[in-house]
Amino acid sequence: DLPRDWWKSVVVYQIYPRSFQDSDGDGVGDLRGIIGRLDHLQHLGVDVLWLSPVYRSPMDDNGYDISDYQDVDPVFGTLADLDELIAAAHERGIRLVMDLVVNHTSDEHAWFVESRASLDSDKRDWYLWRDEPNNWESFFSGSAWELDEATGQYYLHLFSRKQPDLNWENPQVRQAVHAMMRWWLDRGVDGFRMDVINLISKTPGLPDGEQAPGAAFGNGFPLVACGPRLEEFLQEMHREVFADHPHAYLTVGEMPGVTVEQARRYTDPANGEVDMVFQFEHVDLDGGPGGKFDVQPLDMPRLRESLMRWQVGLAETGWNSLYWDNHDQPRAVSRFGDDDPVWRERSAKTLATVLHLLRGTPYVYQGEELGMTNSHFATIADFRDIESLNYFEARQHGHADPEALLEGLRDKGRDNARTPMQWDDSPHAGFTTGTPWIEANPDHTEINAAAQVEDPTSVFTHYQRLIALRHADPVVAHGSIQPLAMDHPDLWAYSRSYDGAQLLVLSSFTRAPLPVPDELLEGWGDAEAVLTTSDEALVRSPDGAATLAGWESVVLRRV
Ligand code: TEU
Repeated sequence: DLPRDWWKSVVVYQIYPRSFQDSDGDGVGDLRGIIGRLDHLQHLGVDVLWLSPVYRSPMDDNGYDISDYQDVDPVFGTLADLDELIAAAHERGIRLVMDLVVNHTSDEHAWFVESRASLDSDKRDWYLWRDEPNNWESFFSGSAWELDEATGQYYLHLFSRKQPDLNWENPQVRQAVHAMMRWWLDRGVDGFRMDVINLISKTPGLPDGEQAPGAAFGNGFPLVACGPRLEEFLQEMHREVFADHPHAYLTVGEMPGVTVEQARRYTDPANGEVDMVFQFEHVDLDGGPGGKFDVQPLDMPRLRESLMRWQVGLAETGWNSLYWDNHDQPRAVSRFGDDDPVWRERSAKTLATVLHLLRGTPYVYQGEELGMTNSHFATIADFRDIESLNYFEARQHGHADPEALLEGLRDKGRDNARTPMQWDDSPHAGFTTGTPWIEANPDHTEINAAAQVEDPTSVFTHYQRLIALRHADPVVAHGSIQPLAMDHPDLWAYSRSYDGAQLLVLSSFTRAPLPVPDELLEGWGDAEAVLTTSDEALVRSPDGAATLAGWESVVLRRV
């Protein structure tokens, strides 16, 4: 039997099924495709798979708009395929976590169809209907309210108009969600990643948000994020779904805007809410006054300051999840590393090293283990994502410069993460024999799994080693953390301690050779290098001075 906190020593791998592997040539990835690639995941060594949504969906937001929570969309396969995937993963000792999208449903979900049918529908109150909209803006541009012509009322949709928000104040809604979750646990899934779960408790009355003079919309975010009943709803869910379930499970709540203090409460085991949260601070740092696509330069010290504050804040109570990217974020190596061909592999390995040796549960997003990069989307026609398309459309109407808009979308657009997984150098990167729903990144001829899995110097092999180290050395999963040299402009350093053993992590975030300050290496003279990004990562001169090569990392161990 697994300890209750089994998820502290695991690495989770996120699959975006649409872009992972197509098995039937329709250009869209599917469940049988994933089954066929389990060898890759087992070889990498990951413990848990998180599947982005595969439920029945009109695909307005690639499956985050669900029309049936208890069925698989035909584009991905069948429930039987999913059962087979769960069994095949379990046979290899890999667990499977589903995406749980219950802040909203699709407008084609039976609940919403019934809710919108009439003002006195039994399910009218399952969603948020008002005679007049407030001033909130949707995350996907435009008003967060849509008029239903037939009944003359507006419904709230924080995301697309095809994603109406559920009314969590209604206990029937909560019970229906709990029943659905139990159904999945009974089917054999090992937990849930909970989509925007901190948006389920809205401020009663749904008042207007603060609106700057001249702005088209008010800011509704503070009125929906981490609202008054969030913890009550999470605790109830925990009691109703998980508490008595014999199954070992993992829960991670996706929570934009969550603070360290809030996260500590939500992940305190004593509160019975969630095991960990996805916080957004480090992925919001490069946004500007104009929002996420108003991209600002970001230096390493700000990134480090943020992540290390989360490390310290959740050191005693609570637990961190650790991620550089996912299906909503640009590729880590292009954003936080250096994707110039000379530095790409080294910086991808260094980013991986820094993240995987922090205290918390690391998440690897498909292709990250190969050092996959952002794509180059030439025109708006190359984009597929509703967030990018709506953003461009809305601002074009406001006569913004289209080239400037495209620049922001190229840097931050979610499609960067959604181009096909790069399996080999063949057409469409081995993802499909048909026409892919989104073009593969042309760099797949260089960057692909086939070229990396057996290469001892590859990014893939480095990820393998990091994952193996977490499994082998309890310091990685359970050690305390000590931030070091926090004022250094280019060196990210920290140590970890557990049961008399210590690790020292030294990572360079610059191209130029980097002298390591002497005091950092005091007492580490004969320490063993348990991991390096290459054989030349750290050069020690006879007098004890040490230099890190550009973008390289070293991990030392002493007892
Ligand atoms: O994302 C929620 C979220 O807040 C953002 O990351 C979102 O992707 C957007 O970029 C805001 O600017 C979750 C899912 O991960 C995302 O794919 C969905 O589109 C969204 O919820 C709605 O379900």
